[in-house]
Amino acid sequence: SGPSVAVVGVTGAVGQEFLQVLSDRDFPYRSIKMLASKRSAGSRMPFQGKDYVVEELTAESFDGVDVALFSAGGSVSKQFAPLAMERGSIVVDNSSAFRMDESVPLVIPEVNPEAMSHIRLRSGKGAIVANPNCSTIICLMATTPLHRLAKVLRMVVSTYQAASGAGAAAMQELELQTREVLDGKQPTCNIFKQQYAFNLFSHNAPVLSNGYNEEEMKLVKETRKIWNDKDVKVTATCIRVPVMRAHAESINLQFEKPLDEDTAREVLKKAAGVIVIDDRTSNIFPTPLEVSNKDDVAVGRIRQDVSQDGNHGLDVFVCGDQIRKGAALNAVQIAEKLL
Ligand code: 2RA
Repeated sequence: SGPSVAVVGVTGAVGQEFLQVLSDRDFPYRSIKMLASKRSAGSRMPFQGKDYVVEELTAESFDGVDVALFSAGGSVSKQFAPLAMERGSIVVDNSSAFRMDESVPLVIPEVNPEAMSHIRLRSGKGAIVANPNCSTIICLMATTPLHRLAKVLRMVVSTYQAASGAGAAAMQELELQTREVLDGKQPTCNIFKQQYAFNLFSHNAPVLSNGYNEEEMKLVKETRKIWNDKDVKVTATCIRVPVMRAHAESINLQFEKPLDEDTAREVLKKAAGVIVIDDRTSNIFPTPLEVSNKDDVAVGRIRQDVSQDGNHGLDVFVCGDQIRKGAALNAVQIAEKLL
């Protein structure tokens, strides 16, 4: 029978989406544990017609657990993922804690499944598999099919990131501020120090000494690890925009070999987990609302880069649901690879 599953951080936005995705995809678990902080322990958690009680996360929580889906922040992952691994669990970690650890595969199942082919369920030997950052997943779902064909030499990414990436409280604050501004009131700024409604600002992640913020450097470093290409040049600018749960990204690509827009469009139409929305006549292209609560990443604005010669450059525009494919769906698809 199927694996025993534990969901760590089950009361958060991604934790709730783990349950939604497990249910949507009829994941064959034989048992499931709902784990969260002491604060949430004891609360009811209905799932698939059964009433579960949220348990406090402890080291013993992982006894007999085959797959542990983590999304409770980096410090919880750092403390408990190794303990789960010692007990033989396969941890799929949505935090950034282990993404750049040499011994930890960083996996998008449609892109680099081979990176986790050595990991087995119930082998007695636990493991940690890292879920990439949401903006990386969305970017690479759209660009990898093209990279495989013409080899990306350089990628310039501008992201327009949804509130959900900053958590459920940020989504609530965006809604509250929008109402307040429309009512002519002062906006409540608890999560972000500046007004978010009817505004946009540089991503709230800490800014590093090189002037990039952590979100931008995740895109640079995670792309190189996932593509197993330490030479690919990546630069990024990540912006937080007043959108609820789907990221948008404008991506400029420079290829080693020529790649024309029609070939690119056909390749993307066939790519797993990708839909093409690219109607120039009607000016219909991907939008965050169109992809929200859906599995697929949408790609459009596929065009030759006029600043590059000989079809060696393309510009594309991509939208993907940050909580679903950007986090929970990708993690569950990693768990499905273990079945
Ligand atoms: C964000 N990538 O959107 C982060 C969420 N993990 O802020």
